[in-house]
Amino acid sequence: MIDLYYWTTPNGHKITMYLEETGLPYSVKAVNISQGEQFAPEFLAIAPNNRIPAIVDRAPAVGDGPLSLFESGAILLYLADKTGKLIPADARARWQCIQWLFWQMAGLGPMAGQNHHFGSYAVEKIPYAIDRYVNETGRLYAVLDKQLRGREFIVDEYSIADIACYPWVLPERQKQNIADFPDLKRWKESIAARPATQRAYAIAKTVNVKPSINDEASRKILFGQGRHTVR
Ligand SMILES: N[C@@H](CCC(=O)N[C@@H](CS)C(=O)NCC(=O)O)C(=O)O
Repeated sequence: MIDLYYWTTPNGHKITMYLEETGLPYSVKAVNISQGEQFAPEFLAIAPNNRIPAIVDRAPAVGDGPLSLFESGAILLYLADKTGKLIPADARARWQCIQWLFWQMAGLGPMAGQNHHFGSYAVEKIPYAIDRYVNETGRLYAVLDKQLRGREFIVDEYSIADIACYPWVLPERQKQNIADFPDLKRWKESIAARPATQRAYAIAKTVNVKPSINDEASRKILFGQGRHTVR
C-alpha cells in the first residue's frame, strides 16, 4: 500500500494519474496547502520541502521498512522502476523518457508555475514578469508540440514523461492559444480521454470541494514563505 500525500494541483495530479493507470493500491492523505497543512510536523518528516506530492511506500521493493519520497519526478521514476510500467523497456527510449521528465521538472513546471503566479495570484500585475513567463510557456509549448509531431506520445508509448507534462498544459490559464499547437492539442485531448486520467481528476473534486487559493489567509500561507518558514 502506498500513502499518497496529495493536494489537487498539477504536481498532485501526476501521481494520481500514475497510480490510476497502473492500479497500484494507494490511499490519499489530503494535505490542504491553502490551510498550511504542509507545515504539519508529520508531513515535514516525509517532505522537508513543505510541498506535495510525497509518498510513503509501506511495501517497497528495495530495503527494509517504509520508504518515503518527495518531488513528483522522483516519485514517478520510483514507481515506474518498481512496477516496470509507463517507462520504456528499451534503454534508449528509457533515457528519452527520463530526459523529457527532467525537462518538465526543470522547465515546463517551474515556468508555467511562475506564469500562474504573476498572471493570476500576484496582486501587483507586473507586465515584464507576465510577458516573460507567458512567452517562456509559449516557447515550451512549441518545443513539446514539435516533439509530438508524428508521435502519439512524447516517447511514442504512453509514459511518465506524458504524465508529468499533461497537468501543466493549461492553455487558458497560461494565456496560450492551443490552436497554435496542433500536435499538443491532439495529445492533450487524447490523455484527457483516458479513463485513468478521468478517475484521477475525479478524485481531486472529492478531496478539494472549494478549489481556491486566492483568499487573503491562503495567499499569506502560500506566498509569504521564506527562510523563516522552514521548520
Ligand atoms: N518540484 C516539486 C514541486 C512541488 C510543488 O510546488 N507543490 C506545490 C503544489 S503543486 C505545493 O505543495 N505547494 C505548497 C506550498 O507552496 O507551500 C514537485 O514536482 O514535487
